[in-house]
Amino acid sequence: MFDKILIANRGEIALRVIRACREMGIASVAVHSTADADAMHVRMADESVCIGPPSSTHSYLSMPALISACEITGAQAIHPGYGFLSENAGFVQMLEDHDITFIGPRAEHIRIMGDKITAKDTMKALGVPCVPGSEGGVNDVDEAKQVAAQIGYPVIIKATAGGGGRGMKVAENEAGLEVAFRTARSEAKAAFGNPDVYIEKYLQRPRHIEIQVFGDGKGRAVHLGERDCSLQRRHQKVLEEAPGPAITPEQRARIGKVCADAVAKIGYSGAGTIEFLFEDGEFYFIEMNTRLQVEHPVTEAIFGVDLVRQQIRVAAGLPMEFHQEDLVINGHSIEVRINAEKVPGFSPCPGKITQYHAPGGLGVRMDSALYQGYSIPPYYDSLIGKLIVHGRDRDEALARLSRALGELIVDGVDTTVPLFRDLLAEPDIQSGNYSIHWLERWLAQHYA
Ligand code: MV4
Repeated sequence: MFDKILIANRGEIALRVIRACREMGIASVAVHSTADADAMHVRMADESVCIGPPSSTHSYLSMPALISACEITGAQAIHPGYGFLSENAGFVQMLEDHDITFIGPRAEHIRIMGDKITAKDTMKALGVPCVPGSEGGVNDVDEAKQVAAQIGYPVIIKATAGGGGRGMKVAENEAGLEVAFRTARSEAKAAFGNPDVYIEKYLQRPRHIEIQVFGDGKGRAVHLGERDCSLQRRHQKVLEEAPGPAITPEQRARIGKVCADAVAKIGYSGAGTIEFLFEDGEFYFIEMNTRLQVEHPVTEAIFGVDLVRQQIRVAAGLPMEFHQEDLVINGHSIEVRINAEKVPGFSPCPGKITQYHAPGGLGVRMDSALYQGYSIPPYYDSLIGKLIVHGRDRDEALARLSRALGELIVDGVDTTVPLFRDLLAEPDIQSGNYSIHWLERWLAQHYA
């Protein structure tokens, strides 16, 4: 096992990793930009190193600075958290050359899943159900029209280098296909330096269901059920829950096994998320994320496992502490993302926290790096906390969420907390009756 781990991240996820390290008797090293000298992750870690100016490019994304920080402190491994360098295959390769362990999958697997066409080809070959569409990419409008005629309209054109909603265009019919194709291609080239696109049948009212998988890097893997992340605004998740309110135990077991078998077969190491669209009882693969996700705590809550601890163990060459048959769902969990943003426009709202009180009690977890007197810097993501509740069933989780939101105090900046109070009053949220379009539609009606 490692003696010391460097955390190449900030905010709540840096704290999350430090906490796992401390429970495992591993020393932690925080890195920070000059803008984060007073941040909680710096205070909570055993040691810290300043790695650059406020701009992420020159601090949290600086590979030489991170490697130097490992050499200075003697850290043997890096946990990347999410975002920043967490899905950068070149970084993983560079760490290997410096004999630093990356706590995450191999560079090869990050590379495969980073290219959406290769990811889909790979998953399809592994027996994972995919959205009907082109075999590989489409190179010209005629080919696009052929595929579209076969699968039927509407279709969606996606950039292979995109993902997370960037670089997509919908075509309702053949008349709209040429413009959609050309726009998608030129936007992909401009945004990612890669014009390659592919086509899929456009699903009109799906849910976003993602399966948590975990591999030991030696050909064994498990799944930890699904999360329903359909409530999104502009491709940013707002509320996530597990288990998914629309998924039956049979559906979960079936798709879970397909996913676990697929990642076992490629020798995948660590935490991964396989994203699906779910419509009319069927799962359709769209993308795989090769990192720990923001919403991982809802899975931790219902399975009673520490995913970061398992990531660290597997990276050190130790086995996972569970088998598939040990992984039994207990109750229901919901997470809300608290952003320093002003509703209704969701414009970022950095500034000084004049008062902070975290909710507590049974079934309540608040992952946040806030403290009274802290100044949220303007340079980074606006996520300032995640409130995660756990109950014996969905109704208890909802009641607990409502109760915990009532206890939470964040003063000094605007936050998305009022949005959640309003959402919890909605019958569709109370019953779990929502698709990927529900939130945007609701926002347009209620916050217009
Ligand atoms: C789709 C789709 C409908 N049909 N693919 C958006 C993000 C990216 N991960 C995939 N996305 C979508 N792909 C097909 N074939 C609709 C979306 C989509 C979406 C997906 C998940 C959550 C929210 C969404 C909001 C708009 C569109």
